[in-house]
Amino acid sequence: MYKTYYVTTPIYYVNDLPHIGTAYTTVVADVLARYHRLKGEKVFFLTGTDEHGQHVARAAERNGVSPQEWADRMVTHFTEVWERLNISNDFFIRTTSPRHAEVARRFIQKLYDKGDIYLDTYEGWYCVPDESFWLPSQLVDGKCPQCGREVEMVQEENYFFRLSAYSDRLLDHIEAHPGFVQPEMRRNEVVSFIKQGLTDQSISRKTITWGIPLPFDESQVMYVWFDALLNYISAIDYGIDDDRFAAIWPADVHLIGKEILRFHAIIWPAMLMAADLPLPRQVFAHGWLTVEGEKMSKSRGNVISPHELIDEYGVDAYRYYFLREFSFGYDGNFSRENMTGRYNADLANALGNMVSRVLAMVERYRGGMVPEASGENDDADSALREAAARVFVEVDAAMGALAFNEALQAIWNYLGSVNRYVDETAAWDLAKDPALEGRLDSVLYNQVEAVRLTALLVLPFMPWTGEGIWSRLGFSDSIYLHHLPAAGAWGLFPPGQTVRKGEPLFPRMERGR
Ligand code: ME8
Repeated sequence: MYKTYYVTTPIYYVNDLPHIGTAYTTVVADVLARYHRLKGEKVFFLTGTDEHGQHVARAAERNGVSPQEWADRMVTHFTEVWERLNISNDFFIRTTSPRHAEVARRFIQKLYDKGDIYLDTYEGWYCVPDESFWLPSQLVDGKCPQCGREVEMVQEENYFFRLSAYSDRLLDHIEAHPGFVQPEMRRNEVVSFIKQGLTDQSISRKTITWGIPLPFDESQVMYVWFDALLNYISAIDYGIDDDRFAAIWPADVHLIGKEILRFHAIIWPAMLMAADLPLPRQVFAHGWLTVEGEKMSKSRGNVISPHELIDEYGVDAYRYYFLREFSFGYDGNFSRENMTGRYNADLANALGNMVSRVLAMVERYRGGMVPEASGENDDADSALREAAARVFVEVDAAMGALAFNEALQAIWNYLGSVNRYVDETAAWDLAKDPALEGRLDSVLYNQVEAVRLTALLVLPFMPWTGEGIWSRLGFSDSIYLHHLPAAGAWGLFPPGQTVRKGEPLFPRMERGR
């Protein structure tokens, strides 16, 4: 049986509204999911919300509602914005769902029965916004080393997970599977952290009530991170439906931000080892986005909502910009000027104009009906075909390496070749000479065929655009019925089909808009 391609995003805390940072990971995951579907693979794409923990409980308290009411209210902000961004997740997990709690309780019971969980006294620091425990030696100027905010003293009897027992197995696994933690610099970080020595982790809280009660001690709730990580297996019915679980697990890739690397590359794999489950194939930690050169934060007041940018630029331009501009894995800076520049150069000009020009010429010279090509190729035709064959290979390699900007560069190089072909073959000159009718037919056909391939290439990144080009090309079926590599072969456009130029895909934008 062919295994389902399984991609996840972190589950987001419901104490804040979604912003361009959370949307970044989600859009990337969506593009990856759509690309694998385009290749005809079965895909399971998971996102959701992390609804327990002290941070959420406090946000609810400040707003005068129960934590559950707060979560119910906040979750709609996530589902709404994901819908607007055309996020095609197959499931949305909420950690307050009964199924999640059931799986989490069964899982922790299993570890307890095995002897991997024991009772001890915890005394140390806790950062509520990050929901992280810290040793006194880890604090920086008495503050959280991760976010720089105040930490609180915690002293209570907790259950601990024997993380230290897994150090060697973790190191062996990372060594044997170089792709497991990526990019490379993150892998090195994880390795040196493990080598410094892992300490057992507190995985329950006694003085908190907002969480999943432990099955073996109902007076304590699960530590929010232990609960949250289990979303990746509760969403696919671990311990409930073994066949379903086996068809989807292990995850092909957990996409995360760099600040939650240790949870995903150390604690989570150790939890899975303790439960005798296979590890995810890859944990990929990306960098952070800054806004006009500054860290995005509430106190700075520079947090950007995806809605704001979608209103200005449109959904597909949004999706394109973040994948094209940032090198996945590294930090990157968002600026409006830069986004407007990319919109005009890449989308309005290179893509939008090319599609309009090609389709307008078919309308002008052949009444919209695409002619048959003569079968003879000159140098320009051959160069175009070669570019078309090359781009699919390049895109596949880049997508396999999660190098989204490289995939888009390859597609835009291809669009450059198509634009060059349009200029060089100059259909407008051929149209002046009746003796060149046959050549004009071939040129028009080739241009349209190049546009068909463009629709498929951009589809995972810009679904509306891919669909929009497809319908302008006169296809009455869904573009989603066509899969790579077969659909990427040259010459599949049916001659005789009628195309229409339609409205511009990306009307030019004035600077400073
Ligand atoms: O950490 N740039 O949730 P969270 C890029 N609930 N990505 C950013 C970003 C930025 N400026 N800000 C946030 C949690 N992100 C836990 C996760 S998973 C089992 C539990 C993205 O709401 C990035 O993916 O704080 C980061 O990892 C995630 O949002 C953190 O979301």
